[in-house]
Amino acid sequence: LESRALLSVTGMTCSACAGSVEKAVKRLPGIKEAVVDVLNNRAQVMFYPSYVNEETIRETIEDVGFEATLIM
Ligand code: 9UX
Repeated sequence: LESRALLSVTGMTCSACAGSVEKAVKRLPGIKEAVVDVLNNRAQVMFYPSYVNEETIRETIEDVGFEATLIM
């Protein structure tokens, strides 16, 4: 069964930023879907918790160069 993570992502100023965040998250193992909303500074990720967790997702977004906080 999958889990859902909602993160606040700040520092994205264009849709290409959102695209790079989505691409990086989707490269992780155990990701079902990642949707990044640049206008609302949100990332929603569906993932399989046997393979990946919220903190790994958050750190991956930070590695791309944006500040990420887990909302829920
Ligand atoms: Mo374009 Mo978004 O260089 O940071 S990808 S502004």
